[in-house]
Amino acid sequence: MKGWMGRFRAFFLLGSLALVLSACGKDNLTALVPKGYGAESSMDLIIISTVVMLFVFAVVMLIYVAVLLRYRKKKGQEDFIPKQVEGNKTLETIWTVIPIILLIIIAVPTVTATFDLADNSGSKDGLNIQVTGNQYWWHFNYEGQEIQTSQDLYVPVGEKIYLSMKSSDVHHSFWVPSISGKMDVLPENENKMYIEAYEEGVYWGKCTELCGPSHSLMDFKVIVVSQEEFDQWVKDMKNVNPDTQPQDAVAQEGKSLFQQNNCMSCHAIGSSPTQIGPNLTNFGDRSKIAGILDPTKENLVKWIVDPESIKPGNKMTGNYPEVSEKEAGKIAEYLMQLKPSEVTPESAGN
Ligand code: HEC
Ligand SMILES: [Cu+2]
Repeated sequence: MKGWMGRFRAFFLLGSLALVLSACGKDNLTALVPKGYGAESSMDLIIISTVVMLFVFAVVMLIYVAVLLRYRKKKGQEDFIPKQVEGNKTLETIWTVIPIILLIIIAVPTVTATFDLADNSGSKDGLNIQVTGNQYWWHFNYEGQEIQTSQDLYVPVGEKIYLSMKSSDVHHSFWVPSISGKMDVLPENENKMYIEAYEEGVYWGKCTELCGPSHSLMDFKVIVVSQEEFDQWVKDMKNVNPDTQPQDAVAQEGKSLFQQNNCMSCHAIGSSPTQIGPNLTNFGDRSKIAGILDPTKENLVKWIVDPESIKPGNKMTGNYPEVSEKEAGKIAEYLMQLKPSEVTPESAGN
C-alpha cells in the first residue's frame, strides 16, 4: 500500500513539474530556440555539457546497479567476507584520465566561445550603441547618430551590433535569451558585447541581476528589422521636432500639461541628453508602457496617476506634482500620438 502511495506521489510531483516548466518556452523569450549568434553558441555549449553529463550519469548508474546486483548479500553466505583489495593503479589512472578528458571537451569550446563573444575588433566600422541600465528601465544611445531611445532597441538583421553597457545606479544584467548571452551592467565599468540577430522579429529582453523591488518588471524589447527598415527608422527618428504641435485640441492641452507638470525635467522628446527617465521620442510606437503594460490609454493614465502601484520603487513616483485622472487622460492623448515611424514592433511582427 505504502509503495503505491509513494509512486503516486512521485508521478504527481513529476507531472506538476512538467506543467510548470512547460510554461518556460515563450516563443521570443527562450534560449532553447536560438535566433542569434550569442544564443546559438550558448545553445551549442548547453548541448555539449548535457551530453557529457548524461554520459557520466549513465556510466555511474550502470556500475552502481551492476554492483548492487552482483555483490548483494546472498542466502547461505551471510558471513562471507570478500577478498579485500587495496589500490589499483590501472583503475586509478582510468578514473583520473577520463574526467580530465571530459573537462577538456567542455572547457575548450566554452573558453573559445567566451573570447569569441567578447571580440570587439569590428566595432570601428559597425553600429555602436551605448546601453544604460536604470532601475527599472533601459536606455539606448546610438553613437554618432544623435538618436536616443528607451525600452525598445531597434537593430538591423544579420549585422554585428556593438553594445557598450553601463549602469546609472546598481548592478543589472542584460539578457535577450533568443539572441544573446548575458552581460553584467555595472556602474563601475563599461562592459562590451556584440549581438547579431538572424531573423526579423521582436525579441524579449530581461534584467537578470536582482536590482530592487521591480527587478522582475525590468523588461525590454529588441526589434530586429531589415536594413532598409532600419535606415528608414533612423531617418524618421532624426526628423522628430519636439516642438511640433499636435493636431487636435485635447492633445495640445496634453502637451502643455506635460510641460507644466515637470515631466520634461526627466523625459526628453527628440535627441536630448536628458535621461533621468525614458526618452519618449517614439513612445506611441512602443509595444509596452514602462516595459510591461499593454499600450492602452487606460493603462497609460494609470501609470501617470500612480506609477508606484505598477512598479514599486520606481524613480518617477513622488517627483512630479499630483496629476488628476482627467489631466492624465489629456497627457496620454498627447504621448500616444508620438509615432514618428512606420517601422514599429507591430510591423516587425510582434
Ligand atoms: C523625476 C523624474 C521623472 C518625472 C518628473 C516624471 N517621470 Fe515619467 N518616468 C520616470 C522614470 C524613471 C520612468 C521609468 C520607470 C520605470 O520603468 O521604472 C518613467 C516612466 C514614464 C513612462 C513610461 C515610459 C516608457 O517608455 O514606457 C511614461 C509614459 C511617463 N514616465 C510619463 C511621465 C509624465 C506624463 C510625467 C509628468 C506628469 C512624468 N513621467 C514625470 C521619471 C520621471
Ligand atoms: Cu535590473
